Amino acid sequence: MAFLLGVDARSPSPDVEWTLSIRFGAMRKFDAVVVGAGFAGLYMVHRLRSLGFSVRAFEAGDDVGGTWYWNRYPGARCDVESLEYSYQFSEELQQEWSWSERYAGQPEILRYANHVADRFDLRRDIEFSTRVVSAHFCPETSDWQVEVAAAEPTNTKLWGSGRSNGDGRGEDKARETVRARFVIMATGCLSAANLPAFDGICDFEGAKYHTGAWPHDDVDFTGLRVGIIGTGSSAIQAIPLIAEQAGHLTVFQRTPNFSIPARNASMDREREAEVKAEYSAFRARNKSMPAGLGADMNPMHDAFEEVSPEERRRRFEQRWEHGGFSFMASFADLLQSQEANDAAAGFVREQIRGIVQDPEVADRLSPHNVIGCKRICLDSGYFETYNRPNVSLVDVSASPIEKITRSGVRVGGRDHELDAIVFATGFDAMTGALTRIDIRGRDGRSLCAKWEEGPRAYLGLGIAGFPNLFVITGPGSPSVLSNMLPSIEQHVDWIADCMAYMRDRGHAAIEATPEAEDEWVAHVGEVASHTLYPTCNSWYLGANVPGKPRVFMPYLGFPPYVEKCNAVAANHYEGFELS
Ligand code: N01
Repeated sequence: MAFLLGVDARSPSPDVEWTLSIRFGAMRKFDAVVVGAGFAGLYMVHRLRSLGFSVRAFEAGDDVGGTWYWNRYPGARCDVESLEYSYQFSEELQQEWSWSERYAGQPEILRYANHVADRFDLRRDIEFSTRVVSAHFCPETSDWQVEVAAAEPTNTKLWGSGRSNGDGRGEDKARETVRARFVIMATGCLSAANLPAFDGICDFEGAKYHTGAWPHDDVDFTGLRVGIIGTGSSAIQAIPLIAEQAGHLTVFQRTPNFSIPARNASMDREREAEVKAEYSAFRARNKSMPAGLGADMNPMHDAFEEVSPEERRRRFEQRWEHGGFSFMASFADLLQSQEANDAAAGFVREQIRGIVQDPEVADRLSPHNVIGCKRICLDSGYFETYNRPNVSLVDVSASPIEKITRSGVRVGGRDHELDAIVFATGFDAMTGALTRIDIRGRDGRSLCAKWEEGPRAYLGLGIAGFPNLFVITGPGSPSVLSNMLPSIEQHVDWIADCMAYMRDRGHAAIEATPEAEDEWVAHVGEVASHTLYPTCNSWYLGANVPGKPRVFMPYLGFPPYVEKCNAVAANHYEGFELS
């Protein structure tokens, strides 16, 4: 094998290489290690390989797909329209792939990820069922030692005796250390499952599921008494389908959520043809939008107060009927003006009252926070589901879940007997997938220690003290408040260009300066402070995980962000130190 001769680390057969390197104790070396084989990892492998870098991706799952590999719960579906939620780096790819629905379901998105992996022959540089455990930077050699371990391929250890940290990645079996000049974290923003430490969770004798680590085999709830904890996007998608199967479904809701009908439908082939006829122009229009999407959603540029009461009403009604995120584009200032926001929120509450027959249930389902400050949900028949006789809603806001018992969930002294519990309790968003790996920078300091008071990163891409480490869609970048696919591609392209620049000029290391990082972190907070986003307990702020520092993590504004990244690169990576 090439690596045993001390030359090129690339090999068409990772399995053989893995076995040999363990057997003979050789340390494999790569230009770059990529952590994760979701959409970010796949494109990163492709770009780096095209540039002639040796690259190896490690993926805990047993196949590609990232978030779409893990989130297989009933109803899992993307809420960005299919024509937008796809790669644009290859004209052939975007022309040949055809989506079947307005919003693609998880199985179809996973098929797409597999298609991309096959089409660009990416699997030969990816090792599956392998989790990165640690990454330590060596200042003497300006490279990283990355420890990887064979991982359970599915969520079998999530509830068992293994590493029950909620990530579903299971127990380690074998370990190996590899070296790489660069480490690129393609770990995703919503991939570290959040499993609250409910008292008695291990005692429950029925089946337990987390939406973010769903089994690969079909789960059959027919006739069962099912409980679901949480009412975020995942639960709102799963509840209508589980209710159709279950004997009885009990929803444990701590905070009601705003949800807009998705109005999903079969793909409009005429529209698809129109888009495909000018795909690059369509992509460019979307990239000019604040969240990098929705140019064709008829976004309004006027402020709420500039519009008559009749017109306000007409817009809300028309967008509610159309479905999707366009509701949030009814006015330019929906997330700046409290008055505009109150009106939109009031309209949605009115719709809930119109759909849900029991006024008391409708009232409990009606959110009173700012609409959009928690991630807005899209649904297919969510509120209607509460009209079913086999669905009940338990409010756990004032009286939290006391414990999970052997046979159900106890709230306010009352036991809800259940055969299965679905934890739709979300993720340790944006930072969890990074801090669950033992990452240590230049002076041996851990990323956990550095981020004790909240994540700090320059452009969400580089971290002071952690040379040659890049994060794709990291905290401080538009990421979750943008269309993820174009944001991923923008980061991957930026990182690949940066590595090529360094190679051309003989640089061994790049590191964000503390000054540039401080300035950027302050800027991210400053931009958010002019909006209504920081007003409620969202995962954007880390507020869903007990003890997590409250810091607004995503950057608001895709176009100015891209402009800034381009300017940094054009100015010889201003704000980074190259050596
Ligand atoms: O997670 P969430 P999610 N006791 O954090 C509740 C993306 N996504 O998986 O609001 C009781 O939104 C918690 O209550 P509260 C999307 O970006 C996209 O649903 O903290 N309840 C909340 O109701 C989304 O925003 C898609 O009071 C507890 C729920 O659990 C993100 O992923 C589909 C609790 C968690 O909701 C996360 O969505 C799905 C406790 N101790 C997801 N702890 C699409 O593209 C937590 N909760 C469509």
